[in-house]
Amino acid sequence: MQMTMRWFGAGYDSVRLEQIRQVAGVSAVVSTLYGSLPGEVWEEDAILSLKKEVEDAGLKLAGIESVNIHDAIKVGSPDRDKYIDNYILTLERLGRADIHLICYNFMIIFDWTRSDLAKLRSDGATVMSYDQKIIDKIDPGNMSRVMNAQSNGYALAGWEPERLGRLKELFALYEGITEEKLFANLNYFLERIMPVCDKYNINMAIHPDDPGWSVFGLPRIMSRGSQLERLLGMVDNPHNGVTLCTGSLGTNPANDIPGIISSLRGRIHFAHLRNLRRSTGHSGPGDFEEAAHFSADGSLDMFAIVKALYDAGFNGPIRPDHGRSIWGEVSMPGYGLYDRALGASYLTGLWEAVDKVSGGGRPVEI
Ligand SMILES: [Mn+2]
Repeated sequence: MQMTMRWFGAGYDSVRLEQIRQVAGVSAVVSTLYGSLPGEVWEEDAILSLKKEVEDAGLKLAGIESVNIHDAIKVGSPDRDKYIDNYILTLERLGRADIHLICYNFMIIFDWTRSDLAKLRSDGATVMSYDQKIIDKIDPGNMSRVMNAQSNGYALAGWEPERLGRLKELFALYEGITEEKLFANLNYFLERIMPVCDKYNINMAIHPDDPGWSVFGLPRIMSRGSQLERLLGMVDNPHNGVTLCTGSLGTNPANDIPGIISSLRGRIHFAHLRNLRRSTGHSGPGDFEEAAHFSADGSLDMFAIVKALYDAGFNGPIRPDHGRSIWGEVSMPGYGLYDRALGASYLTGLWEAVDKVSGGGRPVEI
């Protein structure tokens, strides 16, 4: 297992690679060409200079989070092949640069969604939270503004103003889209990219929906364990896999995360481990707030999750996911240094303990 942190790139992230390098146990980052838009072909030079920048700081580039999917591919419009060809070209260039892990998602129009990006907790920390009653009162046309107004001035992943500025057009584009159509379009995309993934040994790792239910009436297909299993059966290639994001799957109490880990048959290529506190017990839209990584701070048993990953033979990158904002740090919401460093240390400790009681031999890679 390789402990990593997400890094958005110089000019986008408040955290420097030199700081990440000093977090004990963290030996790599996942990053992206943050300024690129879905559908663009990534320049070879830009990929190589990102890799060099990370390596010059004494870290490895464990993978790309994310190479985003153009709407034409998600909706299955006639021009989708052009965008899939672009995606394949980007994958070839990443493969040639010795990058073998790609995180992506298949959420439509809106990416990860929260009602509050800085909810105050009793200890003075702030966290991102989701309250369905608040979301229900927001006009989808204002959602991008609501999110970006709370971003502390940073560009939020998945909330590109360029794309969301065409919201009416996007809603018209997706009119009549169903879960089945989305599955079919995802299937088409994966079938077309698998040959290049096979050639360069690239693991595709789809990120689950966050939260794990329909928001603003739009269908979502990667919300439940059974849907992740369906995806793996649909394109039964080891390079078609999953990012196990506990904070996303964990929004839905019906998802038994350790059970899901064992059901995914070794096809988890990347793990985002974080905790959250659910305030409702039902399986539909509900309320939650993010928490410290520590099990007792939230609703998830992080020990059981790490143990299930270990027992499933997981050997890929893990990263702490969104952190709380603590000690006065100002950063992109969820992506400060301090609480994610604490999360990385906690997760590294859990892994070491599980490895040692299991006989050892699979320590954290450093
Ligand atoms: Mn995640």
